[in-house]
Amino acid sequence: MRNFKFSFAFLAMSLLAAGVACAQEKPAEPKSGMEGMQHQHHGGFMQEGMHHAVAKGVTLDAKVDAAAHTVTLRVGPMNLPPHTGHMQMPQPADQVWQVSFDGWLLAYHPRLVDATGNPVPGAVLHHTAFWNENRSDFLCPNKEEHIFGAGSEMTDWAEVPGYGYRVQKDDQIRIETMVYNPTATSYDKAYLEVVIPYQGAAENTPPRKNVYPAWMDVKACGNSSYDVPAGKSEKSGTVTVKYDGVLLGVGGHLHDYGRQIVLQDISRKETVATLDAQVNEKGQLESVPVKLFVQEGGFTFSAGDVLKTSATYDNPTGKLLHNGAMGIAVGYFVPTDDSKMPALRRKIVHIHEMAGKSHDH
Ligand SMILES: [Cu+2]
Repeated sequence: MRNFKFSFAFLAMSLLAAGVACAQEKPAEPKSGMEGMQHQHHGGFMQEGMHHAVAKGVTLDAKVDAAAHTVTLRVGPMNLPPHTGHMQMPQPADQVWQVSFDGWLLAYHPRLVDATGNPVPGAVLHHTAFWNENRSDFLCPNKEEHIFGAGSEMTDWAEVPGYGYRVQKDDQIRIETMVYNPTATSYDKAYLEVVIPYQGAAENTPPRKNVYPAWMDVKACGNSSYDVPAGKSEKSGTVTVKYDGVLLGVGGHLHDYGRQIVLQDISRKETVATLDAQVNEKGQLESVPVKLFVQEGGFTFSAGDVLKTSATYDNPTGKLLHNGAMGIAVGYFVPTDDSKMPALRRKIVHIHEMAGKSHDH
């Protein structure tokens, strides 16, 4: 299956900077019991619930640069032989970043590099997804909070001034990574690197307003993948917002042959955004635009509003593409009353350590 493309970016802003020392965290341990075993990727929400061999020796390294206010996460090394699909490629086991500070994550800057730091093309990243295991998603509490995702286009999630994603010390951020190599070049010891600017809670800077990533999926709160028939098709699903608040902006996530994402608040009978995808001459996805409401103070949602997400595809291959589609509107939600949100904290469910088992939380 083709890689999917995230297209989600907010206002571009320069990173925080200043100069002093550099602290290093110890690398996180990979989850036990996973290495060398066939297993099913966690949850299957993003990973189509398929079996993959596990790549050996992949670890997570987390470096905090307190002076620059950045965390740099590195997942690797990964050896990527040429012309290898994601089903054939041994995949990294999930890695867990244990957050070492209280504060806000402000942006996500992903890239791929080799052992010496030279760039590796994003084409070898099928996708990565970050999940906060300590929190439930505010729209779909059956899922962990999905805080970041990227595909081969390596789209940046830029900072939204004044806002951030609140983390607590010892939060466990689970990092799913799936790689492949559609190119003719072999890449040895490749690393996924994600630079995350942050603001410490104890710093003498104005506190950020908390954002909650909102994934409004045509599959509602189930597995995001679905079959796309030949020709034109449309799929839609609904989710109910349980909190008053505003959406700061919305982007979209589609796969190849995706054409449009529409997000509606059907309780208010309003269209939140219509996002027309850019596709190439073969109908393959190039990008999905982002609509921002930050200037207007956000698009208002009320508790109980039903949100409908619709995705249209035009599949020219003449055949049904099994699990070939996703349709997700992705945005940042800011609740009116943030004091309701700590209720979404939860005990970590370690079901995903049970290798070989399929599950939804
Ligand atoms: Cu996808």
